[in-house]
Amino acid sequence: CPTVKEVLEEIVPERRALLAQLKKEHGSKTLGNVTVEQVVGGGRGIKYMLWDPSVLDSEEGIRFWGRSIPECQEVLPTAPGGKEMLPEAMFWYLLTGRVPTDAEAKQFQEELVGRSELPAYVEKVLDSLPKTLHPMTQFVIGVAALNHDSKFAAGYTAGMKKADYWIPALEDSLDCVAKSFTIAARIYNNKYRNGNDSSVPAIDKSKDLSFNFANQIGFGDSEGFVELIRLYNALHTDHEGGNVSAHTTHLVGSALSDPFLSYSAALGGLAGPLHGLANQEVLRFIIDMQKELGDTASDEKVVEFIWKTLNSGRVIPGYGHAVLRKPDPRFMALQQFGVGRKEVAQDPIFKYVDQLYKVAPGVLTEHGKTKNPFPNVDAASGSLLYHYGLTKFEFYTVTFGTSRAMGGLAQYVHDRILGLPIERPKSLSMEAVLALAQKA
Ligand code: FCX
Repeated sequence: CPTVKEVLEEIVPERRALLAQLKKEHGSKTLGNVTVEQVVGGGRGIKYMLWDPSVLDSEEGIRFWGRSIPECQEVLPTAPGGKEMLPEAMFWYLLTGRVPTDAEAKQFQEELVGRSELPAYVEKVLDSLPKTLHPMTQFVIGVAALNHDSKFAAGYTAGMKKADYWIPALEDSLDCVAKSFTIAARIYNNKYRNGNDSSVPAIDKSKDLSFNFANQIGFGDSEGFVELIRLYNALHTDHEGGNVSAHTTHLVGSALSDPFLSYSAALGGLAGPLHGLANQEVLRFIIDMQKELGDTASDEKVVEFIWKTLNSGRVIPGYGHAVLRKPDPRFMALQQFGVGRKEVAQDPIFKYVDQLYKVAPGVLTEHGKTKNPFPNVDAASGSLLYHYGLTKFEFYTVTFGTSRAMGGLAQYVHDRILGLPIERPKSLSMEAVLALAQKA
């Protein structure tokens, strides 16, 4: 069956033709006005960048090349004996816009796993970091270090043609995704276990990336955990282009920094508490609640706990969203995963996630600040990892990071296919905004 590169070769002329048509026939048309509120308000709603693999609708959530999450779950291949869509299949789909056949998904999985070993110098860099360093900082360093072997950077230096940029960009992107899983496992073993000694199993080339990650950190025997990691990674891949991690990959990549440097920068954004770090914060919040209220509590007590958090000036982590105005379908998919497994559904932490979903939207609505009182993906993800024994919440955002590489870098490849220019939007001083607004 064809490789992902061969499928992309077919698609390249179509995508380039569409961009040429957009520029030629519609280049001067207006897509909307920009208000002062948008300029001072984080750019919400400004239609500003191209992003092909996914589009986020505020009411119904994310669609990947037009398909909703349940539709993707329906069509994307799973692991043998598994039920959850494989992240590798999702990555192929994000890159090509085509659902892979079982044979394509298997071949792609083998290609990725075949790339997942780390160069010795990266292992050394990771092993030399202090155990006290946050795992996301270690992740940033590990991914950035991969740039040493970047085929894109080498090709650029050697003078490759612009039309060919996407080819080494794809090579590096596949390497970056595959090696991110191994970097994540190495960070975990260095920080929370006995380092990367001979007890860490070698990569099993016949298995998928999620299994190997789970196996290397000591969870290979847990069918539930491995399936969760597959679902978790497939769901977090892409959430259109404007979120901090995706946008950063795109922005840094527009300077023709290679995929490793671009994604490493994105991980720095993912490590922020208003973005990916929220899943760590959610678990902290629920554990604090459990400490104070016990394993079960009445709705009234939970509501009181939420108010106490809000009144102390903190946000309720896992709730609210810059774009979504309904419960996040990624949250719903993870929640269904938990509800569908008896042992998870009975876990007190998971039950609190469910109870928060019942009562927190009402409290947040009464509080009256957030535009979206519903849960986002981070509201459920940590509780599931915790259930299976991944109790180090500082590590949770790293699993988000292995996943987001697939979305950010799928678009990175498309950016190079399309030959998009360096990003350089206009900024204005407050005085300039005032002067323009007074004239408007
Ligand atoms: N709890 C309390 N207050 C909240 C809130 C929450 N969960 N969500 C938003 N608000 C507040 C904001 O802090 C803001 O207050 P301010 O006017 O005093 O600054 C006000 O409501 C309006 O914010 P809003 O426009 O609704 O939201 P933004 O687009 O500015 O921010 C995030 C969106 C996601 C950052 C915000 O809802 C938040 O802080 N949520 C908690 C953290 C979180 O879960 N982040 C993960 C998001 C996502 F899924 C991801 O990237 O991983």
